[in-house]
Amino acid sequence: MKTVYSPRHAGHAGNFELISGAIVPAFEKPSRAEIIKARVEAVKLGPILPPGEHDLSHAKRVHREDFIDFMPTVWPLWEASGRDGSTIPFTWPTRGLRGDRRPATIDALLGFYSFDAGANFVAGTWEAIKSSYDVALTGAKLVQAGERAAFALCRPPGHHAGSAFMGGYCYINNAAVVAQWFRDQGAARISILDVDYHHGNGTQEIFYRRGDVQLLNLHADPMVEYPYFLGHADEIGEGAGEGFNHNYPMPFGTTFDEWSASLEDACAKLEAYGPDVVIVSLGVDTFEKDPISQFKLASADYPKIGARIAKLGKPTLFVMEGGYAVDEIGVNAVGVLTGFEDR
Ligand code: Q9C
Ligand code: ZN
Repeated sequence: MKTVYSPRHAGHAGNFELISGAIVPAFEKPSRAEIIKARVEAVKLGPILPPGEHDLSHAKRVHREDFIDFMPTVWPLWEASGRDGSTIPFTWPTRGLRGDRRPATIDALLGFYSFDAGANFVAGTWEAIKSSYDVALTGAKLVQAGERAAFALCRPPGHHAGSAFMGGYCYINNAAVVAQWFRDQGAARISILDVDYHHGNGTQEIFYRRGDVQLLNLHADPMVEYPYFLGHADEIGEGAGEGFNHNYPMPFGTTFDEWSASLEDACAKLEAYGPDVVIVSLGVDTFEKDPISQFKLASADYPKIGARIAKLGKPTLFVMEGGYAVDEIGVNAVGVLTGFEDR
């Protein structure tokens, strides 16, 4: 399997996040991608290719144009306002406030285009976001050209980013971008299988009213886990999208036995839908030692996930999402891919 990777992710570094009442270094850090890349090399998964350059038109197929145009301006606006370090929003247009009026100052704009304080910018963040987008699209082109599967080693991740909001370490929704890209290339139906520990709220928001992109989302119960305000089982899609969104919320402590029962059900729904392409939002924060998560999957379970996905028999693009147990992230993420390859 070919991997697409860019060193330009590394500019997104040294930022902080709010968690459990403290401001701490962000768990989503550059070593994640480096350790995954090292594991790809160690197991000789296949060649590692640099991404091609893509303009932002593909992002604007799933994100609002003003949101995409805002992102490259964030750091220049932040610097122009006399600040350094890292951006962080602190006011959001929640219920009772106006979310339809684009404000005119950087602090307000950060809140306007975010749903939490978890997607911050440092000087190199835009370049990293753009490289992650290019990595995803280059991976999609490999699959479109006939590869059975490809691995887009995206960083930063994307599945929490919606049509006009960032959050949860996510800026551009890479999986959504490539799903739309495959549609624009002529694919009739796409399935996105999101195995990240957290609900892919952004992907769900983007496709909720569409029947041409099926979503299967396995995650921790939003009653008790981030992103809290989406991801329940009764969210089945709306309008033309009704019946094409499937959520599998699971309790803290979920083991592979329990988790794989949800995967089995999701795969049955995927097979019934019959997509042309499968996109896997590949998070490995389901791991038992993940520092911010509460599932109990073991390293030996990840190849089994890959093997089950391979059994679907569809052209498959793996898009990297979360996973914060950095020491084991390479073994776990690449374990899915070697499992897919049956070795
Ligand atoms: N106690 C991804 O995995 N912080 N994003 C949650 C939970 C945000 C995760 C705090 C986690 C975002 C792509
Ligand atoms: Zn996650």
